[in-house]
Amino acid sequence: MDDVKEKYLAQIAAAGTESALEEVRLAAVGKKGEVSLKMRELGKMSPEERQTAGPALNALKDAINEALAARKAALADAALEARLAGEWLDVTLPGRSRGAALGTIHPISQVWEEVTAIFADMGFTVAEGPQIETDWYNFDALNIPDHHPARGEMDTFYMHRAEGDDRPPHVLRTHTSPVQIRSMQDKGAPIRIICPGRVYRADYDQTHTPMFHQVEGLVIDRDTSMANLKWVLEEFFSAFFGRSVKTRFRASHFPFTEPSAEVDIQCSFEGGTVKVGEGDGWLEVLGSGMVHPHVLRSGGVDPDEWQGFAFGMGIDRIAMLKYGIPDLRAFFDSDLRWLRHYGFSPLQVPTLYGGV
Ligand code: 2U9
Repeated sequence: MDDVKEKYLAQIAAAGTESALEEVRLAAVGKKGEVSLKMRELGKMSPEERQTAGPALNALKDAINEALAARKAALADAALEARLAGEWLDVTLPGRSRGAALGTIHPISQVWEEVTAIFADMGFTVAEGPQIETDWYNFDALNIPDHHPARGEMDTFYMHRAEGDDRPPHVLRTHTSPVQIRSMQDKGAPIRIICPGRVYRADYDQTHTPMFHQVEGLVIDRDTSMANLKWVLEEFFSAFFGRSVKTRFRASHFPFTEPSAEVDIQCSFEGGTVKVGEGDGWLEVLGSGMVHPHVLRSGGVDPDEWQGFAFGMGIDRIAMLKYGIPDLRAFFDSDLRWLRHYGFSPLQVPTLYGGV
């Protein structure tokens, strides 16, 4: 028995892997292992023989099992040591540069976020709505009469119904104003929202694209006035252009506001470039006015109790002004060189504290 013990302890010590160790285990104490077979022979022995052979065999089995467990633990420790030595990571290495593989934020997206950040800071929330509208939301609700030129096939994209379907056609919204009507219907007064979004007009030349971007604003309360409008706009333009910007209000006419005003911002035109917030020139950038009572009523708001102002401007146009982009149509060409030149870092989200 001592020989058997020596033999297996030597094999256990020599086993270099878990599978080699398992083979030794099976040969010694597995179901058909040498020690197990010997234990089965106990039954054939006389009681005297059994009395000495039994404890001796049990002791042999225990010694082998103990050696197996110790070797197994030692092998596991060695394997862990090897992994730790092989799989190390230098967390102090500088990050890998993505270089040109990183895309850029389109100037329109950037300006959209800038405008939103500025108005959000003044307590406005953002409202959005469908780009395909009924002609009621796009025209009637806004006090735009049937005969108005904006309704003509020349300006508006109509989505004609099937032959025999007499319901009025849908339109691609020509302004974001339907969103304000829907917001008034949903939330009522008081309200303070901006509506940035895509709008569509059948127009294409150097200064017009058939799809462009607008941001409109609406404030309704019990005694909101044109004075509040002027402050909000001057505050907005100064934050947007990063310097104090004077505004000039000129009387105008829109069906949805009364009175109405077109708003110019102060600028200089020297050396063929436009600079906002200096000089004694003026540039028209915005339309505005006090919301027409008919329009309030379309939104379910009682004009005897509530009043307010609205305004609208082109995002594409103010983006061109701020970032010196000369050609409107380049916005939609998807030219990679242009996008890399005029685009913004995706890691620099516009914030007021960072300075838009
Ligand atoms: C509601 C009531 C009133 C929004 C307004 C304008 C004047 C305006 C143009 C500016 C440049 C469109 O992008 S542009 O071509 N917009 O002149 N927009 S007042 O008035 C509203 C809107 C919604 C319920």
